[in-house]
Amino acid sequence: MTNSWVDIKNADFILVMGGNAAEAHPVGFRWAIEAKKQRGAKLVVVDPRFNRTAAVADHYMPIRAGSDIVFLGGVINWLLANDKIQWDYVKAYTNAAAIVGEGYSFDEGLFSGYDAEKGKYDRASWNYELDANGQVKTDPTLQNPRCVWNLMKAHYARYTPDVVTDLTGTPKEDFLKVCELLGETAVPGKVGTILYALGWTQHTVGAQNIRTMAMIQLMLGNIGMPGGGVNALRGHSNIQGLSDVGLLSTALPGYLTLPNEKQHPTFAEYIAKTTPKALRDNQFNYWSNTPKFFVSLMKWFWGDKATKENNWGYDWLPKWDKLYDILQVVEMMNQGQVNGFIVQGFNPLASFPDANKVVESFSKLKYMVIIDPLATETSTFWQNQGESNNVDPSKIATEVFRLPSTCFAEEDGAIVNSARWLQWHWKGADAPGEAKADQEILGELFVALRELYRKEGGKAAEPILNVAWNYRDPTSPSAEELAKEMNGRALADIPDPKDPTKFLAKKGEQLPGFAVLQDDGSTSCACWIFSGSWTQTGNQMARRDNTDVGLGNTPGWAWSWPANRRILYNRASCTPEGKPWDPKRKLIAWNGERWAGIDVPDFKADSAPADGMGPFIMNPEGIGRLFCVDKLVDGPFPEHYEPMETPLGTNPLHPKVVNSPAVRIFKGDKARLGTPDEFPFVGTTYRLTEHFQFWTKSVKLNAIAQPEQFVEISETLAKEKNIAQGDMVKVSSKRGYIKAKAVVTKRIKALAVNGKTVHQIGIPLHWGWETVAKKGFLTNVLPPAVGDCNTQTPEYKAFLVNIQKI
Ligand SMILES: Nc1nc2c(c(=O)[nH]1)N[C@H]1C(S)=C(S)[C@@H](COP(=O)(O)OP(=O)(O)OC[C@H]3O[C@@H](n4cnc5c(=O)[nH]c(N)nc54)[C@H](O)[C@@H]3O)O[C@H]1N2
Ligand SMILES: Nc1nc2c(c(=O)[nH]1)N[C@H]1C(S)=C(S)[C@@H](COP(=O)(O)OP(=O)(O)OC[C@H]3O[C@@H](n4cnc5c(=O)[nH]c(N)nc54)[C@H](O)[C@@H]3O)O[C@H]1N2
Ligand SMILES: [Mo]
Repeated sequence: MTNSWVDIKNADFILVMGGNAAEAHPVGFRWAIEAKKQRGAKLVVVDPRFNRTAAVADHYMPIRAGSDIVFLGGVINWLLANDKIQWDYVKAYTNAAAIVGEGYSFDEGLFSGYDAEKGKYDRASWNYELDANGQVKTDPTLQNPRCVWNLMKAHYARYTPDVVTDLTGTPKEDFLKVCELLGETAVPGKVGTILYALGWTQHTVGAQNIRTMAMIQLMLGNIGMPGGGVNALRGHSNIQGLSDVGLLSTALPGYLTLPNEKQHPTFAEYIAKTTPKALRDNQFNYWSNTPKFFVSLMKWFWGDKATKENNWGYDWLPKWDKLYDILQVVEMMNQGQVNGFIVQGFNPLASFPDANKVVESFSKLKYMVIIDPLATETSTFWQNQGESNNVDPSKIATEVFRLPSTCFAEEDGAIVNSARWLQWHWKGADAPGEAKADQEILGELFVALRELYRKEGGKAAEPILNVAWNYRDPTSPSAEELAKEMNGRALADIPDPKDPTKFLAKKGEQLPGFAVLQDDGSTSCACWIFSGSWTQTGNQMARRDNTDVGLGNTPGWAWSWPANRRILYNRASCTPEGKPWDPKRKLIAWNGERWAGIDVPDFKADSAPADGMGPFIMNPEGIGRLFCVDKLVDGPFPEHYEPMETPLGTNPLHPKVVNSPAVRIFKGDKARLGTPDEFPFVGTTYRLTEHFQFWTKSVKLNAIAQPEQFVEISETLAKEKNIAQGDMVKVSSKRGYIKAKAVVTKRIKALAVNGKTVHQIGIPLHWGWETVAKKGFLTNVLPPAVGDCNTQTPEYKAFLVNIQKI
């Protein structure tokens, strides 16, 4: 989230699209209700199903799963046509005026630079025109045909209200209603927010769905504003923390890049390529601090062994050759290239797409280690469950080890919520039986492995032998010890550059924040964005002062990264002159000497408005991107591409390019894609409040509340297929089938799309065989193994199925 849960109450307009907040975030969703109650905010839901959020919305409208970019591109076109733009904001804070290089083009569904053989874009032409000093050329009058604003206008001119209705199935008057409500927030005194989650991410165009909305929020001047922003409502209780500490195959903690084998063979090349240069005069460009964050991280990994002479141990870091996302890893298992698989707090058989392929792939492993408090389908993937897992155990040689772990309530620690708050929690009970905390399991494994390397040597032993592992009990690092390392500490006295008689931190002290980090090895910090969370004054995450200092902001409650800042980009809540756009939403302001207010300024605190520095300090140009230079793999402007399995079989916007041309799909998975003649209906999967993923089916109360697997279909489809309420049905895709009870409902409607009737089938995801509820099928035998071009998040939300009564 750019903003916070409580801040949702400051919105005048709330769009829930690509998520079902009332169902999946029932506690945080109260703030949307507060906005309605306290200020009469309007709540709109755009979803394939009339869901529980829709039930309390002012307006609901259906949409065909996988067509959101058409809808949102149509909103952009409408805002432009109706001049609903916050012009002062757009001119000052976005790249509308920037001039794009001559090489950029878009034609019949393809951007410039496409290599059809590789299925990839060369992104060189998606860039600004720079002047002789390497600064972005602009046309503040917005007349130049190659400025971002005019290119954007031309790009979305195709997305007329008629095209929107025709491709999304959303009635035109409903679509226009959303345009009007969003358009009303283009003035400084009105702000709208967007709440989304998987309905947007789980598509081959997932990242671009979100970008389209970010563009709209920039055009409306809603970013940085209380009650505004782009708000990703996250999943597992600590999934935000997982991204923050870099648990992705090409990431390091704090959103630093793991070095790439080809691009970053040396430390010097890594630093040069990952430290951007400012693209505008006098720009702050926060990532210019990359060397400080990186060297401090290396000091955490290798302590005294990381020296200037050995480039802080750079050669010991693994270098990535390709993404090791879940789809890649399963494919490699399937090809027989993986021996062992360690599964910690994860039930991949239930949660990955194309479960039948996953079972086949797991069967080729030599061993699997499961660290989990419960028995999961993954741990018993080799058992025959009749139709729902029809395997022959005598043919599976994979050895499975199960290490029982504790559960969150049985340990201390911090969890990062969607709003970037690190909230400390305390153990409620001891774990039963032989269960151990995750740190203890990993600590014991590490110490034993290091001992083996010490005795026997082995390939690349140095990185393991040199790891700094200075815990009171090396076989069980405590949550406190780890949290302090995340914050970081001084390894030498850090003098204050402004006053040499003073120190920013003394040797051995916890650091006050990331501004103190150094690139000379005198600081150690495991995750720079968490620096400030456990300072000399103690554990900031454990604070519980809920004093409201205005607008619902409680800076004394827990700790929010970065720097306890609650609303990101909050400099943009003020005019270029430093006054709040909306006096009723005063968060920070320029007081003549510095930026101050009820939130921590997201800006250089002493940079006067006259300096003209841009508010988006994480971009080297300092302004928000309507045109996204060379970052995303599938285009600088979002464009509509059909899901990999499309019910239309074509893309009416550009029939030559139906699906996203930048998608990565493995050969075997391509052969497992279905077509609408055989699988005419759109399947979409989702969650229910009564269950959490695949584990609460082991809990009696949840099992009582939602005891049995079902699918939802419209009354029209039910009639067509002669299915009655409560009948058992078989839902199949090219990859497999499930059997479940039919819920026939008015909440799903047939849609008219491109001259066809499109039926959608709703499929909750929570079932399996390790359960105290009624045994069920794994929903994930249905979706295909193909992911978003940028993130590889699987396309769980739009794929083709058929249905029949059994
Ligand atoms: N009770 C409970 N709460 C949970 C979870 C749980 O399992 N149980 N899981 C947690 C996790 S890990 C996560 S990630 C979050 C997920 O939170 P959400 O994303 O809100 O949950 P989903 O139910 O997967 O999907 C949300 C909605 O997206 C809609 N949708 C599907 N396709 C499209 C589309 O193409 N366009 C649009 N506009 N909408 C579409 C679905 O109909 C559904 O209503 O929830 C978290 N909260
Ligand atoms: N079709 C379809 N598939 C989906 C989705 C979808 O919308 N549709 N959503 C996707 C999303 S967003 C997500 S997040 C995934 C979820 O996929 P998973 O993360 O695989 O699912 P969970 O059932 O939440 O598995 C978490 C496991 O962690 C265990 N656990 C709990 N606490 C602890 C602990 O402290 N330590 C350890 N070691 N284990 C613990 C639980 O017992 C449980 O078995 O599913 C994905 N799959
Ligand atoms: Mo999730």
